[in-house]
Amino acid sequence: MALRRRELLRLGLAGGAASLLPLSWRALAAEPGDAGGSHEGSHRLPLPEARSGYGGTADPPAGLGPHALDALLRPPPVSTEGDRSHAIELWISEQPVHVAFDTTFSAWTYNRTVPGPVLRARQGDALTVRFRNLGSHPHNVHFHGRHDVSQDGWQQVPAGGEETYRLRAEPFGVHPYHCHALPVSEHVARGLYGTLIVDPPGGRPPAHEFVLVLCGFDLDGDGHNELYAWNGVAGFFARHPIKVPVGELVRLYVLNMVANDPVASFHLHAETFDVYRSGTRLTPDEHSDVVTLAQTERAILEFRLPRRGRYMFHPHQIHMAERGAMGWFAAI
Ligand SMILES: [Cu+2]
Repeated sequence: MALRRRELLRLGLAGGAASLLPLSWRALAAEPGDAGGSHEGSHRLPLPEARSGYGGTADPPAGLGPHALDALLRPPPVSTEGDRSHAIELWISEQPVHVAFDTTFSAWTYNRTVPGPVLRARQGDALTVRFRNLGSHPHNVHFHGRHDVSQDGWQQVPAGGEETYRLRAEPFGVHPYHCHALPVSEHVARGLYGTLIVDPPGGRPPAHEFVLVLCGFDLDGDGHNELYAWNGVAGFFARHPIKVPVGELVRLYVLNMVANDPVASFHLHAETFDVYRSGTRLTPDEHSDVVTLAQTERAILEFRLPRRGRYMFHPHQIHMAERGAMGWFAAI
């Protein structure tokens, strides 16, 4: 939607959009004060009341247990020697998804989740991606990384259509895939993206591995995100900390797939980490406690938590943290 929220308010149309929002986020969307909106380009809705001692405002949907996001959080195992080809099924489902307590989002998904499934291969493996568009709009799937340009995936696949992409997994690293149908901004904002991990020859050292994809959700269609989430569910890792053993190597595959915001980041409290930008080299690019990522930028982060305790993580674009992207590691 091209109109900004303030313009909708002027036109008296905002009530209609706001009425589509679930109760917990309706109050803030209907707020006419439009705090922070005095500067073009920095439009921010007022925050709902903080619901936790550290300032988070979003709870996950009721009934989601601590393992509900395991399929997106824990990458598939490193593929074993032998078969160097992978048959991958990706299909479109246009459907509501639960992104926070009492809050649904009209998503377009790969395989019913936002983000889509985590794929994994070794460098040089052959990927045969069967893509089926079961939605009502044109879609496709485009992989980042290196591949035959004829398999680049930007061509639209009509509703009901099917396409097969043949790629080699390279270079090693962590790469996003996403829909590239027009307008790409909407197809990404609706949730059509996911992660491809490509392991280097010989693999990486053993570690406790996790994938964290930062998502943004424009709940009222005004071109601004009202909610943010790691792996698609706001407040999930605040409610369910990621447990890791004290002193053991932790490896994160972190991707920024947020549309509508120019930049995001990952920040860890109380410990620092090695940063491998895009994961395409085996020596760290930097050592820090924050890594900044523009849209589709990604990094592999490695650290050990030296003593028991809860270590907070969040984007250091604080509005994202306050609106759902807070989380914890629990070193036990
Ligand atoms: Cu699409």
